[in-house]
Amino acid sequence: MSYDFQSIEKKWQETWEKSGIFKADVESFKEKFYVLVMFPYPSGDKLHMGHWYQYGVMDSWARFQRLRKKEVFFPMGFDAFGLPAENFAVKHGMHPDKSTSRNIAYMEEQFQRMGVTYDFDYQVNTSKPDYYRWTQWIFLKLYEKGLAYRKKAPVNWCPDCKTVLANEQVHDGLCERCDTEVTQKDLEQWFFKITDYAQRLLDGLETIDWPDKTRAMQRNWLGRSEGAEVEFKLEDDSYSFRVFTTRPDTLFGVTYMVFAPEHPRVMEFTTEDRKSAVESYIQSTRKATEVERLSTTREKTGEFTGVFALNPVNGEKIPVWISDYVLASYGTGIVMAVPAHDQRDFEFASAFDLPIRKVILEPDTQPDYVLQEAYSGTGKMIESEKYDSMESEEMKAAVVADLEKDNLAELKVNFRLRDWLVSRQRYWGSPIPILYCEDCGEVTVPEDQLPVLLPSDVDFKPTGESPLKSCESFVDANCPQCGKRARREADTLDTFVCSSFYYLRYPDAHNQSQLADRETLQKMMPVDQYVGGPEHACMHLLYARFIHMVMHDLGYVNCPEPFSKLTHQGMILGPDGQKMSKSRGNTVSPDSYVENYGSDVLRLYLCFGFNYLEGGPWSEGGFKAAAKFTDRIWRLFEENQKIFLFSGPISEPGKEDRELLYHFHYTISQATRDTNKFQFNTSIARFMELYNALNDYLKKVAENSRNQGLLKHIFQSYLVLLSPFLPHFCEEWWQRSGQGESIFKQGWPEHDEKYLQKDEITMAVMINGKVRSQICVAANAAEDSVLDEALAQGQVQRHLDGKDLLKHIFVKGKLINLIVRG
Ligand code: ANZ
Ligand code: ZN
Repeated sequence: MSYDFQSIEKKWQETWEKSGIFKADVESFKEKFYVLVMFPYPSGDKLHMGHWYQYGVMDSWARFQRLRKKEVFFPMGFDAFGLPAENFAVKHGMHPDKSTSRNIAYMEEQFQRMGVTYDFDYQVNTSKPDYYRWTQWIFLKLYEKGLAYRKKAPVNWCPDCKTVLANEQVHDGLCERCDTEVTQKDLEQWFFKITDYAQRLLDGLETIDWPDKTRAMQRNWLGRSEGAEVEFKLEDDSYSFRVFTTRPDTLFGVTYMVFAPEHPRVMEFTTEDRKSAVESYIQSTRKATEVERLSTTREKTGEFTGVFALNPVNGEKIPVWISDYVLASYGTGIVMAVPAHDQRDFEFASAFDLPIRKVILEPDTQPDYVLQEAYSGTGKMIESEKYDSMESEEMKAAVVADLEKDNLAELKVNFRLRDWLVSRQRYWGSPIPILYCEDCGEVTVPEDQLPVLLPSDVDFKPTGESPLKSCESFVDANCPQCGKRARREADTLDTFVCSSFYYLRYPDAHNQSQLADRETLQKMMPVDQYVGGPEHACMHLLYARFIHMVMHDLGYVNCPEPFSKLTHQGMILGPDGQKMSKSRGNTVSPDSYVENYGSDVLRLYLCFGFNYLEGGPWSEGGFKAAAKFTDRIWRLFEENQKIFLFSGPISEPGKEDRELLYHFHYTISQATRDTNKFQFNTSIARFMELYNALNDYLKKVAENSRNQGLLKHIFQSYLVLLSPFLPHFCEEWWQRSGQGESIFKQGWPEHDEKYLQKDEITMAVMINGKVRSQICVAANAAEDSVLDEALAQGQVQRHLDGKDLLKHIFVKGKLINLIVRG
């Protein structure tokens, strides 16, 4: 680079820091604009290129919004608890407290070099007691509302991370973190009752400005399913049970029933002769995960229990089986099987030679047509007694209404969403504020005794047992109710709990007596623009909405949703177009670029080289182009420095001036629109064009006939336009041009429409489709004035003489066609 970026960047970073120019005084805010980027977890020791892309570019956006005089609140913090940080510590043989503090210090230093404008006065660090006190407080609030509970349940277990995982953290049966195959384990665990909020979580999606795809993913994850519960009973009348079905219209097609193997009543009703087979089948199914079990391609297994049930619609006797394709945790854990119309049932029936009875006629087929697979569509009913020849959709409602009279059915909505598993058998997390007293049982730690401190002197290597269990000084405590001996809960909280409310803490990050002052929250919430990766669609983004809704119900916030607008940045890939990873050897480290070109150039490239929302491969050529452009504008300012010293007025623009003014105002209008919607690349392309236009002007127009006042104005505005993308560079030139106040205190330039009109154009005047004349009008001339102009033409008047003008057809910028008669 031809300019001394090193000293310039350092100088301005120090100046900004000293002057506190980017500090946000939340208290003085009138109309806040809350910009939030998902905070990083300190897993490695440095910020990688993905971080630069996410944080650096969003910082440019925040700078842009400030120049537009928005009262921007732009905080940053660290998601410091959890597996990434703990695994780093284990690997490097350090205590996680030490390694996270060290890594955070590195990251802060890098943020500083990036020249970001976060207000670190509002920083949060989720692993510090002054933060996790509120993580625990939220736990207590949920507990009080009956939304936090403990139960023994089969849970996802990652043998490698040696901890349980939430369903959201299991992808295709593999651990989201380490890709190890997840198994099932029966463990006593803590859950948050997010299922109570399923409908609200679904409805709220209609009220927020989020990407359609993300909303669809949440909708899908919530999995609302409308159907009915229908009551069956065992043949000997010893047991009645309900099944959940979305297809009550297929009731006459039920040829067997299936219980989930874990269903608690199975062993009770299984006949003696079937007991050992059933028992060993139950044992064999313990390991499979829910995802595997629901798979349609998985080979179907199961056992007959020896008993029969009666179909409520016709009293028919149907065999009762168990199979692991039925989940214990969904619906009632029991299925009425209709092999003709459900593919899993079809496969099961085919495997075990059970009858397949068709009750819905597929359009354009005959009743005797033999099914090759289940027909899951709609059609006319057959073999269904009084419902025969009804449309299946009609029968659905009819049969439920009929059964309802005898209390044998009711409409029912189910959600696929499960409760959120929040306890972890790992060390590096917030302790759960619960004690187990010999007398009082499960007892909460009183609010005024929070936080329950995470002890540091613990052997934290993962073993599968909660490390805190072996820390006597932690576990051994007194019951807050009766004072007797009690044991502390040794599991810690999932880090997604920490990150589910951090945006509430930011505006009042140092409040010692509350999570945040209510009035401050009323003023500062919701987040106006949230930016982060799409991988969080069904985890963080769902959890945060849930916790926010609970806080809303408790009266802490008055907006029902936390994030009004959400945008996902794309992913920056290696030069080979693959995800950057150390093992692939395709990572591009930001540090050497900052070293050799300065952080401004790296930032400019990240803005210029990608569609921000899509990302793409790193391109060395693209980077060089950004560097070259920066060099060129440096030279432009340097060579024409004296323009800044001009003190006269802007004189009346001449032809060349107007050409330049057109480019200038066009750049402003496009860049404003594009930057606002995260299209930084096209904005910067406009800046490059403006550079060319300026250069052309300087080449074409002799020095003594230049419009000095105009040039000065454009040079200054150009600096402001570039400043979000080259912050140090532009601040430097702002100062060199003789300005005292920071460039970031200036206003974003506004364009003037009048300069965007390409002066005059020629339009054809036609009469009954024939060109009769031409007129010269302003490019944007309105229909009325073009008509007047056309009618004033001598040529036209001659053709119109004595005729009636019926109507006219106007094509803007091209022609006007007069339709006449006579
Ligand atoms: C009979 C039937 C006939 C069904 C038919 C479907 C088609 P969704 O849409 O996901 O809610 N089911 C109910 N409980 C289940 C469980 N615990 N484990 C596995 N499957 C279960 O799915 C609802 C359908 O899935 C229900 O409707 C039931 O099968 C099955 F032609 O009942 B259906
Ligand atoms: Zn007690």
